[in-house]
Amino acid sequence: MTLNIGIIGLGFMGSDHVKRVATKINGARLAGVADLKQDLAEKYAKEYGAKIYKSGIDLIDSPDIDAVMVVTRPHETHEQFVLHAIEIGKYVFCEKPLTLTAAGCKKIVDAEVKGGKRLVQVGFMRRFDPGYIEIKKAIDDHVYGEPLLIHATHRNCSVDETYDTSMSIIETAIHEADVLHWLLGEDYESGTTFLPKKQTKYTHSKLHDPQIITLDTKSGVHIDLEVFVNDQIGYDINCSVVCENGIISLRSPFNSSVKKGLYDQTYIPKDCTERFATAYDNEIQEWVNGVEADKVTGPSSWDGLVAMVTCDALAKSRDNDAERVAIVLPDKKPSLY
Ligand code: ISE
Repeated sequence: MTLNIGIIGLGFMGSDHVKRVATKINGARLAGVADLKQDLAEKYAKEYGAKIYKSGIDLIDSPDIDAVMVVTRPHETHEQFVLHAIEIGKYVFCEKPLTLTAAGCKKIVDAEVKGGKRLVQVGFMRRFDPGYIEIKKAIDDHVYGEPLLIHATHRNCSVDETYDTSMSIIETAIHEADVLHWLLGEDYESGTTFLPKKQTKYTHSKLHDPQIITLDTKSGVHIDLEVFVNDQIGYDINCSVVCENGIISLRSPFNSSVKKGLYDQTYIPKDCTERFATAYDNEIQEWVNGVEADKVTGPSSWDGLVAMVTCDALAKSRDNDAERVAIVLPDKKPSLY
């Protein structure tokens, strides 16, 4: 069977997924697109022989679309599309953040639980990256003993004027909020966000850059994370898990390096689509396989909620002079997850 996929939102990430679905994913085809920018919809519809839908809701409602991908910006629009897909019982993949508030994520969780079936997968692609998967396996198998500390950096080359201080958490650090929670397999106890006095000259008045985040898990693992989105270098993602008997770290995703002159050089990718290309492919392939099997297993709307509760606490800390803020999840994790 070939799954007919419809994609809503054709910007930076949406267009990357369009190409992926149209050219790389087995068992699926790009059947429909929708975007407020008509020229973008026309471009991709023509290139890949997909149908254009007037609106996201029309695309979701169409009997010609089996499953939907929501990749819209601004992210406020995610919630209505995901809720609509759940309402009519259609599988939906939604890019992160699932919604912009924990309350919005909770609405989605509640709607899914009410329907009694998992229909949502959230775009936390790092869980599909071979490097993170290797680290998770080593932690789960206790190869190096108990994890004690995690040092992480999340750096982007540069961002534009629309990226502001709040986005360092809800757009950027949200990846670590999810992937480190998944790696360690335990909930967070508290978090802090510290805004260092000294900032890069490459930032602008609405963005405090860099920022330093800490997270502590229930068992006491301490995490420090640097978020720096104007590093002027490239898309530089690092993660080291300090365990009792060894330190496990992500390596460059590239298999070779170059020695030239007096330097030993490793390429640094320019952005997330390059750094996590394999992870994105694996994520969408697994989603398509799950939809075909009528059982999706990737990051759930509960994971989207956990990440957003974490982000809300980090934002509160940032706005209150880096005070330590408790990360409190809703009482009971529904059995659906
Ligand atoms: C972007 O939306 C992403 O998801 C990238 O992975 C992240 O590095 C970037 O800061 C975000 O804006």
